[in-house]
Amino acid sequence: MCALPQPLLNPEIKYTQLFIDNKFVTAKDGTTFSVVNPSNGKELCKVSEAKEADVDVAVEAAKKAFEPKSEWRKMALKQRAHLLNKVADLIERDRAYLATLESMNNGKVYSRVYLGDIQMVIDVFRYFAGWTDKLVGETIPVDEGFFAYTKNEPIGVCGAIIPWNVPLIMLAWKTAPCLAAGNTLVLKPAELTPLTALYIASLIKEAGFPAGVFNVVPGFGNIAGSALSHHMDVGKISFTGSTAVGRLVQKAAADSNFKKVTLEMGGKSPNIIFPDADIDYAVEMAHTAIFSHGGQICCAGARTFVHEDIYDEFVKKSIERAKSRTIGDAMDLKVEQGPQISKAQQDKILRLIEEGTTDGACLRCGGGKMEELGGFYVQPTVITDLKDDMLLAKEEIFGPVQLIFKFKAVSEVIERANKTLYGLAAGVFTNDVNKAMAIANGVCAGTVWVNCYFAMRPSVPFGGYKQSGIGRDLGEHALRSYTEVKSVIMKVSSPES
Ligand code: TXE
Repeated sequence: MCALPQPLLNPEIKYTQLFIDNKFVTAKDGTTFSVVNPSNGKELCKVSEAKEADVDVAVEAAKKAFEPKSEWRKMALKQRAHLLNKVADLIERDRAYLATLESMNNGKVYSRVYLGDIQMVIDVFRYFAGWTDKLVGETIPVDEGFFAYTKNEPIGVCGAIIPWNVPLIMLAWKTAPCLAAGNTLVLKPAELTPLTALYIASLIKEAGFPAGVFNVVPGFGNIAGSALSHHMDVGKISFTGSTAVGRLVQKAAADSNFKKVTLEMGGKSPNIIFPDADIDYAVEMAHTAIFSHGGQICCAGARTFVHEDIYDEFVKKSIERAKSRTIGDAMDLKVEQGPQISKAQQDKILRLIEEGTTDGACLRCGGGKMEELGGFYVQPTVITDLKDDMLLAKEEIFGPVQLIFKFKAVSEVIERANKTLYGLAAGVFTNDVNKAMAIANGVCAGTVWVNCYFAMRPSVPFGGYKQSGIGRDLGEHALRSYTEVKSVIMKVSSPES
């Protein structure tokens, strides 16, 4: 693991405009919106707000960059790989600055961003750089006299709409495969967290990408996001965010040009603890699975299922651990958890805790805000005595709230784990390989972690079953989703002589 430098003090925010055709430009109507530091609730800066007309200009630039004889279309594959690797190099060079900016804008603790998120971003750019000349097609056996093969071609102009919880990681997951496959991209960051996407735009330009290949349109979902997902010249849209908005994105695709859609949405992931697991390790991992980044992770271990034999001890230790969790300004190196992203999210979490504990569930610790800290903080909260059909057990809370359920049998816990509209991830802690396999096979989830949680690699696909998503980010699956498959069938006649 690399050393951790101090975050930058008062870093300059260099880029606050739209990034179109390799230039930073103001929005056509000059509108701006405020960007806030959730650790203290204070404004960081104002950023230009893209509206429909600006999205049109960005898509036009991306379309031009994709014309058949453009520099980007003619570029050698090894050069495309070189540019993606160069972006990774530049992110590495500016790692402390980027980690500071991300932490200041979204409240994830600086040390985790620096050591975890940015490493993932670098690895993702390098992984997809390696793919530019490896996306092979097939030759397919057909009848005598014919020859058939497939090739993967880039789709053209793609759109990405990303959320605020891990902005840099989301940018990398969408941008790297999209560009590696030879497309051009218009990316809309979340209105709460546009700053690191704009800085990455400057690095993409510095790396040497031709104008129009990568564009950023900061703005609001119902305006810029909607314009992008309805756009007739966008051939694919990749979205991460709430299930409600994912539904709108898919409708927009159907209402416009049937653009291809990848959706990664909410979750209510089960994390199942058997009595043969190392209990202290399991307590710590279950704690990490839900409290990391204040619970604002789509695949967080939102429902902890604990076997009845260890339930009381597990609950006691989990409460002690939650009470010892250190909360504060995301830039403070001693802190484990920063604020929630916004007052709206803080209110939503507190409302769910309040409504959820009026119907019999037991609030064991936390449950309130931390006014003395200034920003949008929520105390680490543990709730027990839950039933599967309670509001808390069904709704995505997206906050630092550990829900602990009791179970008896393997088949029972599988059925209960699957009693959700979601299917993003699951965890299981056991030293019995048969139990681990039963859970891995039985749970409807895009990722199952055994004796670990949040383990991710750029090569391993990530996405959801059921209403957690369509398609996959990461790995070859993601790369192929940014391509069209072309089948070529040739009639071949034997030469006379
Ligand atoms: O998400 P939105 P919000 C969940 C989590 C959270 C809830 C609400 O439960 O509490 O969603 O968060 C853009 N057309 N997740 O409201 O609105 C928006 O601008 C096109 C889980 O902030 O879905 C942003 O860029 N785009 C999640 C992106 O969608 C639209 C991460 C996500 O914002 C749009 C975030 C529209 N009509 C929240 N409306 C995860 N899966 O990781 C909004 N957007």
